[in-house]
Amino acid sequence: MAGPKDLREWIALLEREGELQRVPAKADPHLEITEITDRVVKAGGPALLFEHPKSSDHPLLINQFGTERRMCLAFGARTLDEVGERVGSVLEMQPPQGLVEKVKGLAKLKSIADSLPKTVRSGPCQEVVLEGEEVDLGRLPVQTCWPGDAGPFITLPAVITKDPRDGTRNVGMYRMQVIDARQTYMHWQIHKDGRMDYLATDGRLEVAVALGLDPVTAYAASAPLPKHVDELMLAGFLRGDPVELVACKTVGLEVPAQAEIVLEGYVQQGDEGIEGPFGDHTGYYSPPEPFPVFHVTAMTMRRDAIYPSIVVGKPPAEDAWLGKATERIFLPAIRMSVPEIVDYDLPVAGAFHNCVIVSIRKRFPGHAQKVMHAIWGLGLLSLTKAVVVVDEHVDVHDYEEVFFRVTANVDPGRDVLLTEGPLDHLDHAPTRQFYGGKIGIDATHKGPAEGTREWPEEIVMSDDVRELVTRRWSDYGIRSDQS
Ligand SMILES: Cc1cc2nc3c(=O)[nH]c(=O)nc-3n(C[C@H](O)[C@H](O)[C@H](O)COP(=O)(O)O)c2cc1C
Ligand SMILES: [Mn+2]
Repeated sequence: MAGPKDLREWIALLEREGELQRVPAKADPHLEITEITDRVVKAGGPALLFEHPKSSDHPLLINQFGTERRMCLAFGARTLDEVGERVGSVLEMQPPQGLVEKVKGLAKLKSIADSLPKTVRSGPCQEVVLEGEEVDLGRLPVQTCWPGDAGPFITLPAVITKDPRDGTRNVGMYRMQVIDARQTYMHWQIHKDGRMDYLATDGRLEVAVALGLDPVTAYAASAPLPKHVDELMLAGFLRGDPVELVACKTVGLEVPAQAEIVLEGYVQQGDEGIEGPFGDHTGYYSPPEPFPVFHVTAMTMRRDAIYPSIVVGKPPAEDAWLGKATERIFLPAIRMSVPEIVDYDLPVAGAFHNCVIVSIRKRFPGHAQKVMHAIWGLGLLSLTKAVVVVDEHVDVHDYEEVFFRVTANVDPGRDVLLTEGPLDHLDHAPTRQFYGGKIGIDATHKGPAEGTREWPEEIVMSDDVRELVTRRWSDYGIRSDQS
């Protein structure tokens, strides 16, 4: 099951699968690469390896995650649901009964044991070591993505910190605006784990940033795990192969040994500056705000390091499939807490935190409202602005059908719940930042148990007639593929 062990194996796999286009022409990381990539992403096109970005010796890889097929290739799975099932099978482990189950159980336990990262003595990410004054972020082809951006932003980093209280590791994907040769901002938002590590220290927090990873580890940096759970463990589990780590040169952290580029350094309480604006995944520029300054004490890399990037903007953009991967992979975990959930969908156009559609096995009055509150209480899903609840047989991914249920089944005076709570850091709509209104729409069936009149029966053709027509289809001489 082991997939690509580093970015190079991943690029080779993409190339073999016809999923990568090399771009030998010079292209400018200042806006030009965004416009090229945006067109290719929106057309469902391949990953792009810009071999000669202007003013840099390092190639730039982009759109590696831009389609469902590439996302599945990354995980070595046929569907993203299959990846979710792998997680679910471990979460729902029961004491095995019988020999076959015991053997299967052992395999699962082994997959958990294999997921712990392992330390190695050296790694290609330290072939080149630049320390102190030698550090020069200007060597990297960092993109200025949109015309109103405050500067160049590192957009696909895995930011590694440790909680100063208990030493647990966190890996998060937080964009980094380049300030000069040796400083960036660190854009961990108010609800994020890296920020909590930062606030837990009253002095310095060491930070290491890995750039250019195998696709699963890169994905894991964006995964919304509970704070004490190490994202590298999830990566190891999903890869079926532990992530190898090497010790940093100037800070007390470990980084993936196979990374292309590593930035080591620190942030310091009280040492903040004004980050942004940045054209964000909300489709709008996020306004300038204070964020900590990341001081780079060492830059280590492979000799011919490849720089990874991603452009976010008005949805859909490349990050859509990173979000969809999370949606599928976390479904079993969500079902552990809220087992009546059948399925859910986070529409890409809703920028992930704006809307969740959820189908439930409804058993009692107020069940839809119970699930709304559960969503508003679950990890980063708690930031969801709108929750739409439908019955179990409704396909949450079919937005036309969901629209049908929302309009057909809802009495707005009765079925719309307005409440308040925390909202995403980047949500520009609420009057105040971070906090505002939420809407829950109960589009499930109702009935006398909830104090309404009888609910009508839905129209469905009988099975015998459907079978008859299928059987006789060719007899009718109708030329179509409707059978
Ligand atoms: C391409 C991309 C860029 C992101 N940029 C940021 C960012 O700048 N700041 C942030 O707080 N979260 C950002 N996120 C979301 C976080 O990576 C995500 O919420 C993750 O769960 C954070 O890790 P944590 O839960 O360990 O804090 C980004 C996600 C993606 C896919
Ligand atoms: Mn985390």
